[in-house]
Amino acid sequence: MADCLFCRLAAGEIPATVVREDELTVAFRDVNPQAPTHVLVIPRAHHADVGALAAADPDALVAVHRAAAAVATAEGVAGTGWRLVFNTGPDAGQSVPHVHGHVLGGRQIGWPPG
Ligand code: DGP
Repeated sequence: MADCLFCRLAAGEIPATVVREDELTVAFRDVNPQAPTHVLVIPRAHHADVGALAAADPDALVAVHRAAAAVATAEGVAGTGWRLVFNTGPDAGQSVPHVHGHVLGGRQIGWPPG
């Protein structure tokens, strides 16, 4: 989608610190990190949220999860622990309507969320 921030980022039109790419996904550092490791994983194709992605393209949903695990390993947090978060809709604070998984690690990630 031409006016979607993360579509444009995936296309290389907006700069980002990309840490991993494959055919279906792009992973890049969050501009406002909430943990020592804070990487966003997105499908290249536009889907508004994780539910829409699951319904439309299960292979891409799996690819996003595989990419998240690979990022966690590359970032050195696979052994210490990490969290994958898909904020979905206004009550969860989703601010970019292109599905993105937050890979968070490198510190204790609290539960329950505030
Ligand atoms: P969410 O609240 O779940 O929709 O998270 C959106 C995240 O996207 C937020 O943590 C900040 C990040 N973000 C927004 N704009 C940009 C950008 O232009 N570049 C990068 N790297 N991250 C962005």
